Amino acid sequence: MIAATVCLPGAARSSPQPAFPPSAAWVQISTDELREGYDTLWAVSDVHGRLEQLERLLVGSGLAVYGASTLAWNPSRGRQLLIVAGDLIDGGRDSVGTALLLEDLQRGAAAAGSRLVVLLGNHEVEFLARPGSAGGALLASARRPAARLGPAEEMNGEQLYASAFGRYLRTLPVAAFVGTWLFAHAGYVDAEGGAAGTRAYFARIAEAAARGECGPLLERTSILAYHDWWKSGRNRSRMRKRLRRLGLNGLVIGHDPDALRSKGAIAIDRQGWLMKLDTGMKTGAAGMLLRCEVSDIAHGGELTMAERGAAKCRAMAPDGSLHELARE
Ligand SMILES: [Mn+2]
Repeated sequence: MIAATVCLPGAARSSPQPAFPPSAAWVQISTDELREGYDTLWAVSDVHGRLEQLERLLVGSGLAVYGASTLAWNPSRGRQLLIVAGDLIDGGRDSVGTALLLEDLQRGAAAAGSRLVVLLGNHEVEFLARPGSAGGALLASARRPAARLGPAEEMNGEQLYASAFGRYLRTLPVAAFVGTWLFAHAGYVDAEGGAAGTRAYFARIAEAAARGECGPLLERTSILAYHDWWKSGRNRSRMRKRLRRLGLNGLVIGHDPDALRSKGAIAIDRQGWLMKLDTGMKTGAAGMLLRCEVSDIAHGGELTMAERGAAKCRAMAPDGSLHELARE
């Protein structure tokens, strides 16, 4: 439910901030909060059950360390913000283990003065909408050691839905507003009618989420599901306008490994407002982490992706090496 509010978050700030009513369907971190709380913004998407690859990325970045038995957030890495932009499951053999590791790491990050934000992808929503149709690989991942779901007995989809795994997925938000950038799995906002229409789209998502309904998120053109929208110049210019009307100037997406025609790489578009994260971990690629220094991207009340044609963020490989973003 959207509560009526007389004082939207950020309304009293001098810098332009996207102000949405608080909702479990999204996370909001203002530019000021980002600058005050964090040194580095990290992002990854489409891990798709590739737990070992995710662990290598997190260890390579120094964000996580191996503890006694499992991976843990590095207690000495404070002031780090990591966004995981959906599709944790389906692909590799550790779907359940990947989600439950991220839940653990969220607690560890908070204890270290960092924050891990995990967003829904279409694969999570498809499972939540139809747990009875869960595939064999997802069910089998619940019996692997990394899942730590207790007795290694066979679970059906409904039991998996009722388990710690299903409970965790049901807490995940759809989107993150970080400074003036929107992070969302597919990223398209299918709304007409200017800022009011776009706000109404998010309000519909919040209302559906509050009722536990997956329907709007499963639509072909939803913010979690719309494949290949970025191929259309018309869709892109519409999206850029919609974001601008809300005070946003950047969009970070996953979902399409070939987005911005940059398969296997984290990439940025030529105009410097759209970044894609999916590097193809689903089909076995090692993966990359987006790394942005907050002091490089924060300017006044806004975040900037590129300046004079040069991208401000880098892509980190599992060995810790940093690379220029691919350009579309
Ligand atoms: Mn996807």
